[in-house]
Amino acid sequence: MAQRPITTESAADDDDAQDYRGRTRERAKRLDRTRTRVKSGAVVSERALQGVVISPLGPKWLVNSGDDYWVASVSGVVDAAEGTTLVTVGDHVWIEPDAETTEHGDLAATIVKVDERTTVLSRKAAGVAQREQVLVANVEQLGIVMAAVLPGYNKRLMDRYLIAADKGDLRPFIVINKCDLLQDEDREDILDDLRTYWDLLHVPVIMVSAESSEGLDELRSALADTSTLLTGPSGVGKSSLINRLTDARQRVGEISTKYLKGKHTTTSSMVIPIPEGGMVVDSPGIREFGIFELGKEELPFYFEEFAEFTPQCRFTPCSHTHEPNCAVKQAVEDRAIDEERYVSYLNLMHDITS
Ligand SMILES: Nc1nc2c(ncn2[C@@H]2O[C@H](COP(=O)(O)OP(=O)(O)OP(=O)(O)O)[C@@H](O)[C@H]2O)c(=O)[nH]1
Ligand SMILES: [Mg+2]
Ligand SMILES: [Zn+2]
Repeated sequence: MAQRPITTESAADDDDAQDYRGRTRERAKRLDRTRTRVKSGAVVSERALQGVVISPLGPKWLVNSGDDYWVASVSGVVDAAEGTTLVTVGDHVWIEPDAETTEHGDLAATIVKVDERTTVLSRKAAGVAQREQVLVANVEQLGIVMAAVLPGYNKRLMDRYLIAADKGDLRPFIVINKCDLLQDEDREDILDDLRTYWDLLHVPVIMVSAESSEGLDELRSALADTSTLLTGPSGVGKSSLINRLTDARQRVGEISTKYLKGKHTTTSSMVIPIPEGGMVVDSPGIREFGIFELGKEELPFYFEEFAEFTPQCRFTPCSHTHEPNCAVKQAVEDRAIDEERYVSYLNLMHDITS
């Protein structure tokens, strides 16, 4: 056999010239096409277009690039970070156009690269292993939406979201919706109940109603010219609020309903442009939220209001759970620390240590 080095595609293209190495490499390449492989630092071809992942479409993704929407799949080698969610809503990606359109005639492409994420809202993936699930990438703000009543707000979940926002570099704020169902005095009670958040932790609280339009101007200006994920339990009115503030939903909605059966409740996250500039991400309701990679030593630092008391704890470090002469526990008793925040703390500590 002729001695010639087999190093490039030209060798692989030429069947006769293939030796063992060439053949195995070809097989591996074929495998790459059917099984996705993550590889960082791969070179993106000149044909690749830059886009933003708008929403999942079954196993595929809707990607917006310029004025076009592409139905993109992930296969073969993808240049992305390892050990985390491969592609998620909000990701900045590079796509290569496919030769053919989809079965519905939409533009089709393949995702070849996922840019490094600037922010992430992550949670612990379901299952035994400590695995990160990135829910949404690259948004600046996290709007934690709760209902004033029906179903009523959940402070345990709020506190978990605040920690996840902190870890993922998102700026949080709280939205209390359905205020049309409140009497004036209830409103005062809720603000008072949430005092720790807006007064001590400086997390803005916005009281709104998608029904009566109360607070919508304030919410609109909070969302303007930035990117925001609205999250919270099912039925609190995230989609209703977004529908009141945007009108650009149609086109994305039209494409996605072809692939997914339409339902009232939101089944997947979706990036929606705001008419005044910026974008908002609608997301499905979440019941449970486990925080990814939260250690018991770092937990107290996420409860900033504990800090002024911890130096007086008898033990250092103090877990503020069972230790005698714990200044944090004393402060809770003296009502200097919100008791419910302390309950959240115990809850999380239990999750971490059990
Ligand atoms: N009274 C009242 N009802 C509201 C308000 N906002 C939403 N609703 C109702 O609450 C229900 C749930 O609203 P959605 O907007 O679908 O709630 P969601 O948070 O998007 O729920 P998921 O998509 O399941 O996570 C609907 O029946 C809405 O009409 C409000 O401000 N006041
Ligand atoms: Mg919804
Ligand atoms: Zn203590």
